[in-house]
Amino acid sequence: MDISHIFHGPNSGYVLELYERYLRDPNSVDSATRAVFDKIRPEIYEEEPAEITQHEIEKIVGAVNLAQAIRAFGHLDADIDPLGSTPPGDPSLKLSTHGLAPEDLAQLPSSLIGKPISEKTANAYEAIGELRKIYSSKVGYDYYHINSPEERKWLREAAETGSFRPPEDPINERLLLESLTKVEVLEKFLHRIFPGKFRFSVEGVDMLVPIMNEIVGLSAESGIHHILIGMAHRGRLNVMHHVMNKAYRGTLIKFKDPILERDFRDYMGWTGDVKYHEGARHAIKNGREIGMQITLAPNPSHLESVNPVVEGMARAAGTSVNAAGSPKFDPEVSLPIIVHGDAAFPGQGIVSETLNMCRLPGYFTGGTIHVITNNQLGYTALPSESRSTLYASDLAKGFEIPIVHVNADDPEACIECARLAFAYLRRFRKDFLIDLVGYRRHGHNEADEPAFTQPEMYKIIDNHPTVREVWADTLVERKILDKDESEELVNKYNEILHSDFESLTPRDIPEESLSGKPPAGAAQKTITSVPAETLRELNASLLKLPGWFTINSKLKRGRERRETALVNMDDRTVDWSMAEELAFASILSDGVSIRFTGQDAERGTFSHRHAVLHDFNTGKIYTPLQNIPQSKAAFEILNSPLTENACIGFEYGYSIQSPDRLVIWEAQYGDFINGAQTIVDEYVVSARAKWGQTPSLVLLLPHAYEGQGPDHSSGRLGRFLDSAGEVNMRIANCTTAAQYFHLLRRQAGVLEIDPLPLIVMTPKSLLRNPLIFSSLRDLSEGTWQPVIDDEMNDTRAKSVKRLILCSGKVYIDLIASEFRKQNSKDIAIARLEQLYPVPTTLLQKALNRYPKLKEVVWLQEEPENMGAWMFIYPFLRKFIKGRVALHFMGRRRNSSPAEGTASMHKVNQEALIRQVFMIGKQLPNIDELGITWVKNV
Ligand SMILES: Cc1ncc(C[n+]2csc(CCOP(=O)(O)OP(=O)(O)O)c2C)c(N)n1
Repeated sequence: MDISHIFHGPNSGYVLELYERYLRDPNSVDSATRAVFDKIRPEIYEEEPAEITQHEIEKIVGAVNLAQAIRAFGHLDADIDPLGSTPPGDPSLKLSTHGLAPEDLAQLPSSLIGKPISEKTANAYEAIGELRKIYSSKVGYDYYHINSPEERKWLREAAETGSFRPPEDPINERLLLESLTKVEVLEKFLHRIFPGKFRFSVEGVDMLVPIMNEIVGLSAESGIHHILIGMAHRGRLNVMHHVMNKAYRGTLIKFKDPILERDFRDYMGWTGDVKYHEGARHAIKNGREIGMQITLAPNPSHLESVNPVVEGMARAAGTSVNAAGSPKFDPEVSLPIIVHGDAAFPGQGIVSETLNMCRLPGYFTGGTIHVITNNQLGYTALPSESRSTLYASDLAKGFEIPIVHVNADDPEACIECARLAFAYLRRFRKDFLIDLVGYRRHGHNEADEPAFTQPEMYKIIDNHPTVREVWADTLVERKILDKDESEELVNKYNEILHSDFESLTPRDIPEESLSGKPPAGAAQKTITSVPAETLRELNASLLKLPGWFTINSKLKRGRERRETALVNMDDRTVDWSMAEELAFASILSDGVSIRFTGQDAERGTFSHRHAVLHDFNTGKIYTPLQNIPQSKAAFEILNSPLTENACIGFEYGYSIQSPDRLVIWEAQYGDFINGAQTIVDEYVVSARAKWGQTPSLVLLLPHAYEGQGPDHSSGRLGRFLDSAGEVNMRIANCTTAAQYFHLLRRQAGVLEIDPLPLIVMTPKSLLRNPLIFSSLRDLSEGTWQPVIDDEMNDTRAKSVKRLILCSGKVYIDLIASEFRKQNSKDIAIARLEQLYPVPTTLLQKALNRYPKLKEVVWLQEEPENMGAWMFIYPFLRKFIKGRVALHFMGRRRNSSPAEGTASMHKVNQEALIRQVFMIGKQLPNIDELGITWVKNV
């Protein structure tokens, strides 16, 4: 009999499935269900069967729909707020919406509600009750946005049966109390002894610490080698001491005596950072031979910026690169845990940028556990002012991340969530999010008065017991503990803190976490040349294609040219991309692995690289640098997702975790680096001074004034120079292919002995301009030259009156110019190839070379307030010491980096070049042009 017309609604499929099962074997469904189906199966009756009424059908469908609604939306009724706000609820969770009364459900079989609940209950009423206990309890399971039926089934079973939970591992209630006691006592101690000092207390979301420890414990049992933790200020001190196991003394001394702390910083030779930003490392046994290392990454104030850094660290930790070919990533090795704020998670764009990486090849880390410490406030702002979503966690839904909202006052539920998160991540290798809903006991910091802005909320909080007190009372009720014992625990940890505090002496210096040494200057001595024969062999290997591969005919021509490029030592046949590929090949053959990511990096923005070749007929890819027989280490090149902030953050983390690998990120156009200003300012340029980290990340930023408008012209060189200090990076703008070759090789050669970030302003049109091409001799016998002086002989140098000093592409414009040919008699041109650290000796040497020198002109394409001028000016003044005049020539002070049209660009660029070759004269219309000539600065 076809009964499909009888059932309607979203769950009719399930009822039909039950019915079909019943038809095959009536005993396969429970007796109550059988009784319902018996009514609609006439053939088993001798007499006329009883008609199933429309009313009964509606009740069945209603029951099934209600069960479905509870599973999907039960979280809207869950009791997740310790402060007791009313949950939003949903009509679909009410019996009346489905035309049901309790008695109706009591008459229906529990099998309608589905397994596993149905197996433990006598009828649908009981089963619905059980479902509510699960889905609308202190935990709200929020996973119906997940598209994979397999994952949904797993999550449903996990929620309804606790199947993920190891039965032999019950929660240790006493240990949990001890953990909560430590957390609370530390905060209260600091509050009492150092009133008003900032510590960004965890109180209200105290369970963060036991949750993290639960994950650490599970990770150790599973043989994970690295846990990488990223978190902002909230609760960080507590995590430092109770997850990272740092001794209390370190924090106590910093609170007690800032002067001592300062001495310590001076001693270490860095500027340091506030105590709630510092990183830490902690090693524990993981049940196997190799111990597990837990790293808490240092982070700046900029909320959530540490997220991609931690992911990059996890990716590096799980990747092995010591064999040629592509790197091998093992998701068993590392686990990232990221702790977020409830206002910052939806608010900061870098969160979604980082989440978007979670399943991308080259970025996948095997899943991250996210915890939102949801204290229902962001500084003074309410959720209604901070986000347009119901939950703080809703952003994660788009990435199909399961979410549990859990009441932070229910320690058992919180631990269950930690276990669920870990089990899910291990099963599906995907992210999981715990929305830990609590409150904030004090103001944003401990000097703030929260009742100024949230008076009602803080009346509730002031009268609300701490989670330790709530849990201690529960254990007393359960007769696991008596009241005195919980007080004894408090006293015990108070005494430990007291005695540590009392015993501090001025000689105590905090145990430091991550230390960086100042650069040793090894870069200057590095040999970067490669024997000519080796380069020829590498070139031949790079050009060799497998038999199955059909190359695009347009690329074929370029490669054929390269076949003969290295025949003669002095032919200038090596262009930019060939120099780059030879540098990479030689670095790999030296055993240094390379990770190169960037915006369309595989082909190259300007279609010049073609590091990944696509078979013309099949599209199948071939990467020569992964296949050269000389290579001893892995190579990867990836098109990065379209973000700058998260991408550079990720590569920064990767390079910190694996300092022995050459890590490069390339922008599409240099301007887009401004999308990563946070990561550049807070990590790339200042992490050494703040946290002793020693990154060696390379940033390639196309920077060339070529008339493509304000947003395709500048790598914002001036901003990097603005932050140059204490030898915190190398900044280069080089003008030959060989210089680029030596620069890359030098970076790879000093990764571990003299690590510094390398910022390179790279060319666009010069990629193919023969004026920058180099010879085999330049690569095989040359070296990196921070300054390249004019090649004129010493006799001619004696008559030079003007020295033009410049950097980058404008040099090529100068030497290609007609005006030079007519006017260069008394003019020399020197190039500053390395802008920072300023090559003072070489620069001074160039300035001293010309005995009749009258003036030095700093020439740049960029406006006066951009480029290198503002940075280099004091150095030049110092070197010149008033002996000769110093002029500036470049575009006028401007708000935008470059002209909006190619024709305007051309006019200004020509005027600039013409003017710089005119000694003693001024272009008649210079005031109408966009350039400026500032004399005798
Ligand atoms: C990028 C950035 N913007 C602003 C701030 C200033 N600030 C520090 S904490 C905070 C509120 C954060 O709220 P939430 O994410 O809920 O974390 P909570 O402090 O409540 O734990 C703000 C606005 C900052 N640190 N970083």
